[in-house]
Amino acid sequence: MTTGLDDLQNAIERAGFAYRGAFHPQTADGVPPLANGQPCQTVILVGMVGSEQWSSFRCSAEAEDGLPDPLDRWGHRQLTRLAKAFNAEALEPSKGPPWWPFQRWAQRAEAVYPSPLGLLIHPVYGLWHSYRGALALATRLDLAPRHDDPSPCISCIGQPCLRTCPVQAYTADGFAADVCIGGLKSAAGLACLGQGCAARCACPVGRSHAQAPEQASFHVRAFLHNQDL
Ligand code: B12
Ligand code: SF4
Ligand code: SF4
Repeated sequence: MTTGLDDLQNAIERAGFAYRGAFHPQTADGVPPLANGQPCQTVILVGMVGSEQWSSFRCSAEAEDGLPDPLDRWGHRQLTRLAKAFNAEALEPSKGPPWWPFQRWAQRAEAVYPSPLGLLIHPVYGLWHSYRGALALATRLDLAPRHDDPSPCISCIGQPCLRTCPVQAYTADGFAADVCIGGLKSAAGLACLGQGCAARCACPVGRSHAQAPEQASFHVRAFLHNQDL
């Protein structure tokens, strides 16, 4: 029996991830060869969209063990298991530096676009999505043709994402992480710590997929914790 994309998609969902698209890599994509030297023929991205996969993580041993980086460790365990089952290699966004260019790969895999915040925006999920890994395969799977909706940022009136940060961490030069961190450590950042990044929450796209406060707060706190190490 040959493994097809449908089998992989089902297994990805059973593992608690969302299927985030696929592509046939070209040299410019910077996808590494497989460990045995063979070129990678198909890259499958997996991740999270909205709040849909959060409960899979919340029910995991990693979420309860009190050790650092629970989401990364849960993602690593699930991705490694998937890779083994499908004779693929696992590539992870948090392994670096150097980092695998996940945002570049994401744009090759499906219709997502750079937003003014640096995060990629999805026409349906807005800013509420992320990546947990890539599966690199030696086989060339058949992929459906893409039907890309345009970037929502093109028609956005007023760009509220750029006007909402309480400490103006988004500048003409991009995201100033040190300014954000300073804000999160002061009274100005209390709402972000409790309910998620105010700039991200201000985007009108994909509001019905916005993370619940517990998930959004987890990400802001994890970001702050990692910057403090
Ligand atoms: C280093 C890093 C950061 C750094 C610097 C970001 C930067 N200026 O590049 C810091 C620590 C500041 C950061 C912050 C955040 N990050 Co970050 N980060 C990364 C990481 C690990 C590597 C990025 C990189 O350098 N790649 C190497 C280059 C060569 O790859 P590339 O794809 O070609 O490069 C793209 C990025 O550099 C991007 N970019 C440029 N400027 C900015 C600015 C910001 C804020 C971001 C997020 C991206 C970004 O544009 C490039 C072209 O597409 C990626 C994971 C990954 N492996 O890609 C996550 C990643 C980009 N981060 C992500 C997220 C969600 C965040 C946070 C929201 C925190 C969080 N975990 O929730 C915050 C944003 C701050 C906030 N207050 O909300 C997501 C983005 C998902 C999406 N929808 O696009 C990623 C993909 C991780 C993931 N698991 O999904 N991040
Ligand atoms: S608020 Fe507007 S410009 Fe900002 S990310 Fe959302 S759609 Fe794009
Ligand atoms: S988390 Fe809060 S302080 Fe940091 S960039 Fe987002 S809105 Fe600004």
